[in-house]
Amino acid sequence: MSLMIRITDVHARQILDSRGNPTVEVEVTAQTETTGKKTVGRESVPSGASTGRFEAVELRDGEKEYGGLGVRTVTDHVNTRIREAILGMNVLDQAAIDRRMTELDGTENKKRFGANAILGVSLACAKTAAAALGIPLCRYIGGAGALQMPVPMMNVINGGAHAKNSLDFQEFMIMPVGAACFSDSLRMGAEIYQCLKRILKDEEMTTSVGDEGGFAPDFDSVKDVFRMLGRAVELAGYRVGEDVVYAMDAAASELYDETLGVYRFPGERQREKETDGSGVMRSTDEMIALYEELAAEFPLVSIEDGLSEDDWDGWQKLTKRLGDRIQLVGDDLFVTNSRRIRCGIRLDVANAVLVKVNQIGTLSEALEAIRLAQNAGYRTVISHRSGETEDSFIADLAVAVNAGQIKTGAPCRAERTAKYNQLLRIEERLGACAQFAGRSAVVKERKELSS
Ligand code: 2PG
Ligand code: MG
Repeated sequence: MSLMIRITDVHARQILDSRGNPTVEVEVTAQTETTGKKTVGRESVPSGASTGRFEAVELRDGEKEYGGLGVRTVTDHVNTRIREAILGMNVLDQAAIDRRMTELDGTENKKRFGANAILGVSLACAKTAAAALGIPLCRYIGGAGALQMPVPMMNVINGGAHAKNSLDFQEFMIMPVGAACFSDSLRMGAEIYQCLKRILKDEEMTTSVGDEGGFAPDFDSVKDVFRMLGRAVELAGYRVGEDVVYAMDAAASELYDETLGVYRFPGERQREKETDGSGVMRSTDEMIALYEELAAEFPLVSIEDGLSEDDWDGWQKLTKRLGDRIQLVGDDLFVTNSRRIRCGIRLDVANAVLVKVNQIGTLSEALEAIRLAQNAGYRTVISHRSGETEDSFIADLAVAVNAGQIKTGAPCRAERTAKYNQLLRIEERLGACAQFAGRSAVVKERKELSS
């Protein structure tokens, strides 16, 4: 007879996220039939700023409270319809619970209950199950083979929709791939972060931070950002390109002008005089050329959302040109959606998938997307959102699926460090069994860049 851990209560409340906006927190209580013991798992839901057009729907009240951003409707959905639907189910039946909720919602993008309602319950169920079984969350989701610690992608310079500065690209990240283990990698990243702060101070540039904890000063050009990162890496005593490589999230959907079919760079001041004041514009080909130039000059090994979410032709070109030597990550492009990932695989577009559980709305669907990507030889990067909470679910998820990489902001701000700190605990517990891919998690053999 299989173990029965029956769901006895589901409760949602409204809490605040890292941007001070309301979000959903869910508690799922379940009772182990054989012992009578009750267990509660709690989970909160993150929220993006540069959300992809094809993401599952995040419902907001649109009332006066919190400038329209309240989530009372969502918590009501959890506390009534969803609660009734899953009470009595076995909390170990993750797939069945997720299915019950999505079927009841009945829409393709979860707009009836809100993905923020469904996700909160889905993840809270996994936490309750793991706690009831007395095993770590990563072990519950991933089993005995969940041993690989991810390489952190640390977003130390913020721009785009996450900061009010002159940088049009959204994220500039360091990846300390030369470390021997996760904790060393985190330490290196934190040391570089502090050195970066020192340099910025010396240069009288602002050290205030953006939504993901990275610094957000003005820069004249993208190349200046990478030069600055290089100085920080060296000041911390590490080798650029050896110990530390770079990643960026262009978040190009945010820059795309659909009417003109070009990418706009309103913040790029360097060539401002050449334009009508609305900033520099680039065609798809010019975007690709820019990435090629950056990758030739700097150890830039991963580019996320280099082109817009619907520019499939452009993505094909980009993948043909750079895919053999650079990790090309689809975020807005794939939105953790198996259908879109399948389409990408078919068209030979990108070679990595960014995984954000709230883009799709249930743990089961996120796991399916990860499996699909990994089976096709695509890499996976487990990711936070720019609006986060102190919750650390994604740290466990990254280890559970042996993702190899995690993107969860700068080593600063508690909602970001919560994930890194959880990974420290996981690594400590795995002890000598913990694996760390380092360089091979992200760096493709860098062939000679042809001109
Ligand atoms: C992204 C994310 C996280 P947001 O674009 O990758 O860094 O940002 O959550 O605002 O979509
Ligand atoms: Mg992104």
